[in-house]
Amino acid sequence: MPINPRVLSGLLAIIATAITSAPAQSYEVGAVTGGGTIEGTVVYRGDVPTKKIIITKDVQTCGGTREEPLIRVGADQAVESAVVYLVDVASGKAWPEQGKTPELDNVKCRFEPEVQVIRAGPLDVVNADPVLHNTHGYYGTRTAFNLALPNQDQRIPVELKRPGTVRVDCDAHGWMEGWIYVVDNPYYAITGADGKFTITDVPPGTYKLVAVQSFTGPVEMPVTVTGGQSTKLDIELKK
Ligand SMILES: [Cu+2]
Repeated sequence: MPINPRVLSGLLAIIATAITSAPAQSYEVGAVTGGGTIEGTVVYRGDVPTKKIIITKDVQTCGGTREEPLIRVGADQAVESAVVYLVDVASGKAWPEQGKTPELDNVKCRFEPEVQVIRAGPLDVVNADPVLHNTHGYYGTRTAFNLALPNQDQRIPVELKRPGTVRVDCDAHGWMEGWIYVVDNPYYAITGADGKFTITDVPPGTYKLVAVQSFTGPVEMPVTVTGGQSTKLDIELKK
């Protein structure tokens, strides 16, 4: 029996929607007894390129032209603001207490924080500056939110329901860039200036761990956690 092409394309559209909008495996909070810890350091040993930021407008707020590194590397090649997280975790510890909705602020024409990890859900986009920002977030090439913030202290709530990486830029200031890692479980960390991270109360088992920084991109590795012990990882990011 021939299939009506319009019916077929309709069916394919339904299937495609079902695939792309399927929720990630939902994480269940439960008591973790005899959990382990994953800790380590993220390093990068390659060249550190810089980008020249040419301020073309709003100089009073945005400051002057400058060079900025594409990756922040400190003593002993430690990488600052690398994100480390576990994927496909079925259950485990509670989410950290969230005093208020996480924020992405525009401060002196930079995103503050520049890199953050949030639980899938609400985010407030804020403008601390007395100039227009147009804050535009993307999952890949698809717009996640696109907000004009003409007024100082403006605040607009958005929802980032889907786990994934959201790159943020500003349609008014082309040099602005920020990163939001939306996660579906609380097993994540972000490195400080010493490159170190710690992920606690991990139920014993083997997991896939991802470490990522915007310039190098991600690395993935298996990690096995034993109850009551600390698993040490030295993670090298490579371009
Ligand atoms: Cu801007």
